[in-house]
Amino acid sequence: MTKALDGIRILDFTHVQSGPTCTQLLGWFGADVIKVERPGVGDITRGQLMDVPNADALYFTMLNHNKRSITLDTKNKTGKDVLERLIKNCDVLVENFGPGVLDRMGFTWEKIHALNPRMIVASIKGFGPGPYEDCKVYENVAQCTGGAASTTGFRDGLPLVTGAQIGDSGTGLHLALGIVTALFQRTVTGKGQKVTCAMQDGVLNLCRVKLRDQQRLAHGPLREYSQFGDGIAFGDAVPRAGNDSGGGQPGRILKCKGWEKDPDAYIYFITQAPVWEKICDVIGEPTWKTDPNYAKPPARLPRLNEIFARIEQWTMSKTKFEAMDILNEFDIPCGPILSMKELAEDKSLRETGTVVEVDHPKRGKYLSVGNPIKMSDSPTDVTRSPLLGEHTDEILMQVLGYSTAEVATIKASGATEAPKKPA
Ligand code: CAO
Repeated sequence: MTKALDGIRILDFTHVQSGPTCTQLLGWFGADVIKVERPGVGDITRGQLMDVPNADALYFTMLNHNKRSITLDTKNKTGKDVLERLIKNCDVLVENFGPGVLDRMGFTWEKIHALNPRMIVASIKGFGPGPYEDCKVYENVAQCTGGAASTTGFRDGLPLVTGAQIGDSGTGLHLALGIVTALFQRTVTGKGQKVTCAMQDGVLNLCRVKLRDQQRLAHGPLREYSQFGDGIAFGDAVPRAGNDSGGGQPGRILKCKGWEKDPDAYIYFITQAPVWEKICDVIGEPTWKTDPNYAKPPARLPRLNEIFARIEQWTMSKTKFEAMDILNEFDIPCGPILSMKELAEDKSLRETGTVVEVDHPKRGKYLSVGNPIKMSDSPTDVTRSPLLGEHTDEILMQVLGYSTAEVATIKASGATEAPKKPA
């Protein structure tokens, strides 16, 4: 079966997490992703958080499936010639270098556009134009500067970063959408364009509901926040809201049977208005269906602490999975807190390819997250990440058309291999 991006070739200059997640997605959709790595070094994540000696770290393998690797020193004269040929033969260049790196390499947008007017140049940076545009940025910096940290955690605690990599993988996703959109526009204009995505902007986009609340605050307290029920005044900025739901249907994390020993024995419970009467029946409070203090959502808002405490008495009498089964029967929205162990062992996630087992020549079998986006006419086969420079010869000859003799000359120039250390 063909893939959605068959025939699209990506020049992948990405490293660490944000850029690689983007190009991995494009690879899953069928693009030919050529990862350019520094000879002898490669993407820094190959050696970060290593768990198996002499094998690429999971940090690298889990972000670089479905790619080929070429080693190329782009500061070497011959290396630059090869890069020019790559630019002429690819559709998209994706990079997440620090600010100014590509220009310092000698590959400005103007130069790339002159070499290949159809090329799309897609970049991730920490910040967009403004006071911080020259700053290097990692995940948690983006979470802190994009509004996630100030709105995550408990009111009386520190700002918190989340385990979801919304700065890196989130921005990678945004960029991937920008790239396929630019590819679509190119079918009409015939021209490439620059696509940029700043991690701060990506995080803020994902924190959109908090900017909503910031503006609502000017018109009174945020009545769905537990802070309102606690009788604590709001300041002039959106506070951290613990596990309160971010929408109009109040929700909380509640203890389930076994919570004393199991740190994940909890369920998220949403008191969705249309199923309020069913909730009352399930928890054994049928009079709340008609009692004016509880019957309608506005009446419940100042009483959410009491209401959730009563619901928790019920959830504590069930395991999180028992509670999930019962509540789903009544169409009450809820979700058990699943540990990474539970997710790794989940049968249905394996069956859909959301969790996949991949075999690697140096580390053996490992688990990864497969493509979360399922397409009926473009299925995803997850193939292992490349070894450093594994496809250098193949790319030089098959993609760029160099002869065996030319490849030997390129290699002799030191463009594809790290200088040998003196014995
Ligand atoms: N051949 C020769 N040199 C190469 C090369 C190659 N194939 N690939 C990279 N390099 C060089 C670059 O030319 C650059 O050198 P100069 O600084 O001399 O110009 C250097 O390697 C890479 O610089 P960098 O700034 O990208 O890397 P860093 O490790 O210092 O910083 C990071 C990493 C992530 C902080 C920075 O790249 C960044 O801010 N990126 C943008 C935001 C981003 O994506 N952050 C998320 C990362 S995941 O948490």
